[in-house]
Amino acid sequence: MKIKKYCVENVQEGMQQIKKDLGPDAVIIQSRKIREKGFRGLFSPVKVEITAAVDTSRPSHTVPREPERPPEQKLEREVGELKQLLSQLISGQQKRNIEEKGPFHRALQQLIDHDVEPALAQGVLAEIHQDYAVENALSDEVVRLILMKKIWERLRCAPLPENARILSFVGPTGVGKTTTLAKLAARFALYHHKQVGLITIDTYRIGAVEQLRTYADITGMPIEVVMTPKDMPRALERLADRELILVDTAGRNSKNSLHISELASFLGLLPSAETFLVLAATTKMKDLKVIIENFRKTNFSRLIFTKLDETENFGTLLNVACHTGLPLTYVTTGQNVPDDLEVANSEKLAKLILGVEQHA
Ligand SMILES: Nc1nc2c(ncn2[C@@H]2O[C@H](COP(=O)(O)OP(=O)(O)OP(=O)(O)O)[C@@H](O)[C@H]2O)c(=O)[nH]1
Ligand SMILES: [Mg+2]
Repeated sequence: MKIKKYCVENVQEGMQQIKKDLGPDAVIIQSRKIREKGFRGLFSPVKVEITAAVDTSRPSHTVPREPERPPEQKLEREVGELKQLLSQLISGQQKRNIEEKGPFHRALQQLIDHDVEPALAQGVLAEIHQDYAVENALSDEVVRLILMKKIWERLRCAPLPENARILSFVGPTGVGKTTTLAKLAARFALYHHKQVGLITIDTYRIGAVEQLRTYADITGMPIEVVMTPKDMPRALERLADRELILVDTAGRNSKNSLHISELASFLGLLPSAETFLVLAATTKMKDLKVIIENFRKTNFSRLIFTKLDETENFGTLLNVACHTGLPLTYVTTGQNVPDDLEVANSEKLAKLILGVEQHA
């Protein structure tokens, strides 16, 4: 097998070169649009990179070089070849439109089956289609790899900035805010040897303060309970020696805008805090969109997804990442404190979303 790459202006030019070079038995195995690398590439025209192969183990059907023909005959033959090529391309396109059984179609179905919103899935595949012109020459495996990279880019997983000192956690009721905060507090103290302090403004639910106090007692961390916005400066003062302060908030029904405004007024008193919106991977996308809109007042800047262990379909993570454009920093995978928490990893999550890996 002889494989060769050609960088040409268009497919027609490529076909001529391939036939001349590798003979009539050569087949195109991949073609894609490319630009010159680097800054100059931004202004240079798009070219086509064609990878062609010929099976050299079989007896070649290459006809001996024809004697030089007069220019008219040569032109006629070239026009004939072009016509043939054009009809091949047209029939290929028709086949694709009619059959809809190609690797792109299968990949699209796979994404939708894993709860990726259909419009988003179609957008990603249309982008791949544009980059790699010859779909049917790509195997399912190759399409999956390209797709994985596209998902990976869109997930925008990003670790916590080194200098982050105050982290607050907001989100709907029962998603796992307090549990996640306890996991992070323990990990920062145990693995990163940080001096951690806790604040709870969770004064709404009976027993909520006690839940966090229990974690604080176990780990020996100071905890401040903030009942009104007026209490906040004093709580921060008392934790002035702490390298990291984690702030728990009451889970609120996001439809109650008064509660959300109240929450926002507490958080507004925290100097340069990173606010995490905590969401459960089990929540329907339609509900998540409402939650995201209603919590916007709290100025959240990062995302945490909890309960990845309770679902098999992770498309929601991609939907929310694209919908908010915000970085995903942690995911949680169970109830165990502090173990069931991971720093979000785009590659691993892309595999989960595609169903290549089964469990979080
Ligand atoms: N399966 C699973 N359960 C989780 C996870 N994280 C938290 N939980 C459970 O979810 C339930 C609610 O957790 P909390 O941490 O109290 O949730 P919250 O968001 O603080 O709740 P509110 O303060 O009432 O809004 C508890 O039973 C947790 O053990 C997770 O990653 N996976
Ligand atoms: Mg809580």
